[in-house]
Formats: sequence, C-alpha cells, structure tokens
Amino acid sequence: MESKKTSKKVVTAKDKQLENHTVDYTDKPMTTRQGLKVNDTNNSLKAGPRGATLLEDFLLREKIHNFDHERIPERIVHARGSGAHGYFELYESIEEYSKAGIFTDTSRKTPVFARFSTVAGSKGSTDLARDVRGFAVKFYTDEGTWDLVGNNMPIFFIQDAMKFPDLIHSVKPEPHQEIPQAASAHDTFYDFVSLTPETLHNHIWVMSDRAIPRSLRMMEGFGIHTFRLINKEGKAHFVKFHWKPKLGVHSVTWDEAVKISGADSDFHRRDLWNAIEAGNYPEWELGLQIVPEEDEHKYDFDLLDPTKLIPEEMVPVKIVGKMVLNQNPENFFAETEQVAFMPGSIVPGIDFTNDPLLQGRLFSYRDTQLSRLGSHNFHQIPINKPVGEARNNQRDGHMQTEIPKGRTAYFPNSISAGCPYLSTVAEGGFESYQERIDAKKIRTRSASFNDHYSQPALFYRSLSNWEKEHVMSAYSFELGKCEFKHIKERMLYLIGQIDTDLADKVAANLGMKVPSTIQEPVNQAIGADANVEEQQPSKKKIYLDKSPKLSQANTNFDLIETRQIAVLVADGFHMKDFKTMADALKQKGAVIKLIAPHGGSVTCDEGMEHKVDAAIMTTESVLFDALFIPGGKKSVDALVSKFIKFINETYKHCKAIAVTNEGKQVLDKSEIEDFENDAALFINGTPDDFIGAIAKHRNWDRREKAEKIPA
Ligand code: HDD
Repeated sequence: MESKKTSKKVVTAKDKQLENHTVDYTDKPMTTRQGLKVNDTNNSLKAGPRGATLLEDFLLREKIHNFDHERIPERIVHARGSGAHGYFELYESIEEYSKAGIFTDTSRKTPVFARFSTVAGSKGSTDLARDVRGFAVKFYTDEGTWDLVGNNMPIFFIQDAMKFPDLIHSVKPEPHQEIPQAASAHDTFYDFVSLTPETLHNHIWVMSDRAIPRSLRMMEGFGIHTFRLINKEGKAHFVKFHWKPKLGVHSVTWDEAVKISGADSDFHRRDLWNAIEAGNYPEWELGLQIVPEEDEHKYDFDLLDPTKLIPEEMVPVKIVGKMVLNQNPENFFAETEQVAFMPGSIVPGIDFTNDPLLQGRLFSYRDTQLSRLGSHNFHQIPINKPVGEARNNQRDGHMQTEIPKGRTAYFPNSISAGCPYLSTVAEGGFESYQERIDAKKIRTRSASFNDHYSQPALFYRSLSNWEKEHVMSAYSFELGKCEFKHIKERMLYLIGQIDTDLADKVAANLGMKVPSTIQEPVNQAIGADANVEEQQPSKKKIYLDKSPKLSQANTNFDLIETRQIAVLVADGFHMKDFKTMADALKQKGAVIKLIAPHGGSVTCDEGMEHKVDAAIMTTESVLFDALFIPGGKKSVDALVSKFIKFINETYKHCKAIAVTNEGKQVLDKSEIEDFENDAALFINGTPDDFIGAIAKHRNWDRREKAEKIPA
C-alpha cells in the first residue's frame, strides 16, 4: 500500500481542472454574492432597534434566500455515500481485447472519483445497515468519461430494469408510516422477494457478511453486467469487471453493526476519510473475466442474466491494473453529492450487451440527474466535467455556465466550417458494436433466465461454517421482523430450495415449519398472458460443487495496515511493555489509540505524559480491531472497574487480545474463562503472535465460547 511516507502524491489532470474551480476564502473579506463587501451579517435592517424589518434589506433577503434553497433531492437509491479522488494505472496493455486508451496506455495515470454507498437508507442513515454497497467509479479518461457503476456484490436482485421501481418501493420504508429506515427487515420487502425468486441470489449475499463490511476499503467491487471489450479490429469479447481490495474482504458481525450504528453511524465514512488523510491510500486491483463471443452459450447460465456470476474457477480473473484513492474531496456537497454517474458513459473499446437490466439503466441515470441536480447542464458541474472539453451543439437551458462562441449551433454548417466536426472511428469517434440482430419484437423473459436456485445454492455451499451461521442468523433476524405468516412461509419454502438444512434452522428460529409446497406460483414477476408453468423457476443444478473464491474465509489475511488497536491505559502504565508492542504494530501500519478512564493525558511509569485518544465514555470496543493492555499495577487497578464491558465485547466479537504482565488482572475480572486455548488471546505473547492474529481478522474458532459472554 502506498503511503505519504513512501510516495509523492500523484496529481492528475482532473486535480488541476478542479483547482480552477476551487475557491479559498483565507485572508479575504466577506462579500455578497454580487461581490459587495459586507460590514454586518448578524443584524437585519430595521425601522428602529425594536422595529419591523424592512423589505429593503437585500442582505437579509440574499442570505435567507440562499439558505432556503440549499438542499437538493437526495438520490432515490444510494443516497448515503462517501467519495474520494484518485487514479487508475494499467499494468500491461490488453490491446488484444480493447482499444480503450485506459486499457492500452500503461504510461497514463487516469484520474478517478469513486463513490461508495448504501442503497436503501436516506442520506443521513447509518453506514452499518445490512445492505448492498454501491461501488461507483468515474474514470476521467483522455477519450471521455467512463463510469463503472457497480456494487460490492457480483449479481443483482432482478433481471429486467422494468422491475427496479418495484424492488426499490418494496425495500424502502413502508409508505403508510415511513418505517423502517435503512433496513430490509420488513414485510413489503419480503412480500416482493418471496414472489420474485430471481431475487434469491442477491438476497443470500445480503444475508451474508458481505452486507456489513468492516470498511469500504475492505470490500470487493463488481461491474455485475456482462459488458463487451472491443479491440482495434472491431472484435468483441464479453467481460465482467472486478475490483479486488489490497486489504482483503472483511466484515463485522451483526452485533457489532448494530452497536456501531449507535456509537458512530459515520463509521465507514470516517474510516475512509482518516485513512486517506493519514496517507494510507486505499487500493483495489481491477480484474477482468474475459469470455470469447463464441463461448456465449457454453455455460449453464445466461451471460446476459445479471442475477448470475461466472465462478472464478470457471473463468479466472485477469488482473490488469490498480486504482489508488489518494485525496479526500474539498467539499462534500460540491463533489460527493453532485457527482453524477451514468452507466451510459462509455468510451471506444468498451460497449454494452443486451442484459435487460443494463439496457434500462442506460436511460435511468441520465434522467435522474435532472431532478437531483436541477438542470440538464449537470455535466458542467466541476466534478462531472470530462477532462477534455465537451463540444457540441447542445445549448442553453438552466444554469448554462459556458459561453459557446460563434453563430452556429447546428450541424451540418458551413458558417463555422463544419465545427465542431465529426471524428472517424480511426480518429477516436465512437461506433456502437455491430451486433447482429434477427428477432421478433416481444415483451417477455428468456427461458434461459429461469434458474433462480443453482447459484444461491452454490454461494451457500461455498461458505465456511462461520459464514453459514451468519447467513442463518441474518435470515432469522430479517424474517423474524416480518408480521405476515404467509410471507414467512413463502420465504422458508424458497430458502429450502437453496438448502434444506438452512431452511430448517431458520424455521426453528421463527417457531415455524418449512412448507413442502406453496399454493400460489412463486413467480408473479411475469406477464398476465405468460405461461405460468413454463416461467416457474427451473430445478436446482450443480455445475460446480464449490467456488472457494466466494468465501471470505479465503481472502487476504496478511496485512494489518490501518487496523485500529485499542490500548487501555491509565496513570502508571508500563512504558516498556507498551513501547515494545506499539512499535511493532506501528511498523506494520496499524493505528494505535490510547483509551483511558478519562480524557486529556496519562502518565506512564517512566513519568512521561501521553495524550489520550479517547476517554472510555466517548468510545466503544466495536470501533476497534484488537485490544492490548500493557502492565503497570496502578494503571491496571484503575482500568479494572471501567473497562470490563469493553474487554468482554472485544472477546465476544472474536478479536485479538494481548495483555502483558499485570494486564492479565483485567482479563481475570472479565467473563473470559479460557485463556489457554485461544489462538488470538496472548498473555505475555510476542508482538508477532499478536500481529498474526490481527491479520487473521477474527478468531472464529472462539465463537461458541464467545456467544456465552453477556455483552
Ligand atoms: Fe442503480 C444509483 C448501482 C441497477 C437506477 N446505482 C446507483 C448508484 C450505484 C448503483 C452504485 C450510486 C451512484 C452514485 O454513487 O452516485 N444500480 C447499481 C447496480 C445495478 C443498478 C450495480 C445493477 C446491476 N439502478 C439500477 C437499475 C436502475 C437504477 C435497474 C433503474 C432502472 N441507480 C439508479 C438511479 C440512481 C442509481 C435511480 C440513483 C441516483 C443516481 O442514479 O444517480 O438512477
């Protein structure tokens, strides 16, 4: 991972462009919006000190008028998000597949802006909702802007954009009472899901740990749809895009997610911001799964069906480059809020397929920017501007900020010598891929899209035991929140199609039985005249026993960079113990936080003062990855009474704990019973042991004992 210490910050063409739009008020007088210097912004103009305010007060009117219009509509989905700038660089040219500059020119550092988001919640909702995460990247390439607008899960809920409003209406707060916020655990969502079995695959991913990431920097990203890459000869290959995080894919437990939502609902936003500010720039490698066009029909699933992934064991992911996020936005609203992603923004060398979900998206994103940003000139907002000039005859409208020269705004023209002129394909003009089409116009769903059970079952089979337990608990929680019995029964029936043991366990938690059949057809997501029998989900197939790449148990476990380590200290803590451990952790890139019974500072046994990062009353164990308690009798005595919950919880969430010397006495007072046989609990252990356990993220072998801890 690059860090400020080892690398110079890369300044991209987009950084320079944004600088021209950035305003800095340092050492400057306040003015009105018209540039008039202001001498009082605290008192309105009145008829006498106690008299009525005068209509004449243009200063009051301007200030209040602006305030009245500060808000814009939040995104209908993905309203809650956090963004950052950075760049993408290519490792080696893949010109055999794509002619896009971004995929052929290894000397470029293509500027990017990435925005990560939850889906269902409002702008101010918690970061830790159980939800899909948006993973949208805007590449400001020399040939135009390319937006790869994906998620942290490789598949989507529905197969056709026509159903998107239904899906979103079902998951959003119920319309009569606007409850619940940022949560799928309610009846309307499960009513829809249980009648629309194509949702099952994405849904089981949402029940998995993927839906509660430890950090935005520790999740994968996926373009989901099958796209096309086009090379210079016009030859196409199918492609799926993957983002692989350097730090691995890690999650929190549901219990932590619930508590983090209370302790710091900006947890992910803060984590991304702090990492970048500290120079720990997050990185993802871009990978491609490439499928020759000739192999289109070779698979047991349809490549155009967005509810299906291609297991990496069938088509390996070819790593082609990396994205580094190295700069926080200057202003949240101007950049993160106003950024407008559109899957329709592509560049020569990349093209669409007929995936019916993708096709609908091509319309929706441009359209929504109009109600969000208020003008079709939204591409002129600095964050949305391409790095090259945008030049055409599209004119006028609200908030035109450019001054196009000349007397023509049409094409062809002779008055302006045909400018702006067209480019041939050889000169970089965009040409759509010439796909051969021979079909009847028809409103239906392809029968090749009917397999809704095989891939959720593959996903579940591929998980480790601890992941499976989390999935089971998530289903139980979510369905436990539903009121309607018939909805829960339908869901149990469908879960049973994925895995009978899973369904039985969920049913037991609900105090119900898995029905062997259900009365109504499970697929209402078809037309009124459709052949209902034909459109029912097809039987589960097993074309691959397991796909180990789908399990987080097989992610990277070798880094502790940016991991947050809570060190519990009070006056008199043992400096030598502390220094040995802290130096080793810092050397590996971990972040040390001193947590004490009070704010201010504490004095170690060598008489030095140390600044406290957080007092116990302002923090919680769930905000940290691991815990260290150095020795020092006086310190430990002061900790014992105040930190028991902190320690119990750290243990309960299966995190690494190290204590040295008298530090053990704090553990003795906790609910932890078995110190000896725990691979992530160290009494006077070496820093290397502790570091190894932190890198493993969690000691899931502890989970049975951990569950008994009353925290
Ligand atoms: Fe979407 C936003 C991802 C299907 C309509 N979507 C949005 C964002 C992401 C995605 C990451 C937030 C972008 C940002 O940060 O500003 N959406 C997806 C993925 C999908 C998907 C991965 C399926 C593979 N979306 C989808 C469909 C439709 C939409 C089928 C409509 C037919 N999505 C929207 C939208 C949003 C949006 C309403 C809200 C704000 C915005 O576009 O700019 O137009």
